[in-house]
Amino acid sequence: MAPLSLELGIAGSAAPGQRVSGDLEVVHYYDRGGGVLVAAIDGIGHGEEAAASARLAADTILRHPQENLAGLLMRCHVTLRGTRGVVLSIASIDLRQATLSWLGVGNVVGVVFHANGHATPREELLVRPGVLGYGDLPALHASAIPLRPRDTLIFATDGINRHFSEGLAFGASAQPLADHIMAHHCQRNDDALVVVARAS
Ligand SMILES: [Mn+2]
Repeated sequence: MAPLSLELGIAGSAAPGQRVSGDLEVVHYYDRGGGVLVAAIDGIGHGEEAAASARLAADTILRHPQENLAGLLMRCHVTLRGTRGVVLSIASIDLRQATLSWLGVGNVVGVVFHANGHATPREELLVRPGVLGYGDLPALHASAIPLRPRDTLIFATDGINRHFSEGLAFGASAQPLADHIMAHHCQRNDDALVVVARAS
């Protein structure tokens, strides 16, 4: 089987009155293109302070792309001590093996929509409670699912209404899909971020 490739769509907006968003996406290919990390990070609070926390988490992830996801989130937890912390959900996609493993701490929604013919058309990431950088974390274990051509991964921070996926039309490609979700489901009271990754 040929390796998967990913088509990406990203849409974001800062909370009203804020110059910068505290939400930040990560898309990072590693292992000579054999793997890709996709994450949505929500820095606690707003503005520059939240953006700085989110950047710190992103930098930590980018420095250790091949580490297992639980270890990666523990690194973020340690690095972010002393900040107000972040919540995030992250997926590591093995494009050659066609598998996706994912893990989330906090409330960033993660959903995979399988293309037609799959027994479970929609799988939601079971996020763990907590804040990276603050307090204690529960035990973290990534879970893995197969990824096939036309399957679509979506991460959305809590600036997006969590029912965003109801009635979503998957005919659109990744960027129009991200734009559609932002246009129709942004709560407009918080930073908002949607990351769409569609396999082909
Ligand atoms: Mn938020």
